[in-house]
Amino acid sequence: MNQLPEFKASKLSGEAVETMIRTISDLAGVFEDDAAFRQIDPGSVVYSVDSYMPVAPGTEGGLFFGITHLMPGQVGREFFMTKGHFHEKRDRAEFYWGIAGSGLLVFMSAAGKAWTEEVRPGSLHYVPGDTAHRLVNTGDAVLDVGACWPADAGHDYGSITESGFSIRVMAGESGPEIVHQ
Ligand code: S6P
Ligand code: ZN
Repeated sequence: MNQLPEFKASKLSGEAVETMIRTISDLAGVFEDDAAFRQIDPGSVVYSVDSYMPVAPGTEGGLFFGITHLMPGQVGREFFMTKGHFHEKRDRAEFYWGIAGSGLLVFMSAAGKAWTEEVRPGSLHYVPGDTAHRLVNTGDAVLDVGACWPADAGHDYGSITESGFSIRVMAGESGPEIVHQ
């Protein structure tokens, strides 16, 4: 029998765990400052996601479990962040929880209304259905965040690629600033 995956000290390990890595070049068009974006080594890792998917993607009633490791950093004044997505099955919800580091979880409704919640070790976040979600690392250490989502949720990156989120999180004089688009 395969060894069961293990979740310990913000790391998910085991042979059934899949790792997805996103470098800065995978995030073209995501950040506002294009000149600053082009100065960063295209191979720089922005985040990785370790996932345990015990059932096939699309399985109704199944669940997936993942940990996102989002590096600290900025493109110009804008903090490193995930691409962000709606779920392909729009009504599918998700739980996030903060494990290490500090940041913001950005939510956006289908109508474009955006809001944030602070992510820190122990924080728990419910992402309702029909709501796009993106993590932003506002600290100077890796932001580790757990997630549990339905196996049939899928990812819709298209609408975000086209129109983005309606807020951006930038470094200001006295901490992170929310900038409305
Ligand atoms: C999956 C869940 C997370 C994200 C991860 C990376 O539904 O929300 O595991 O996939 O944080 O973000 P993104 O937007 O690149 O998929
Ligand atoms: Zn999701």
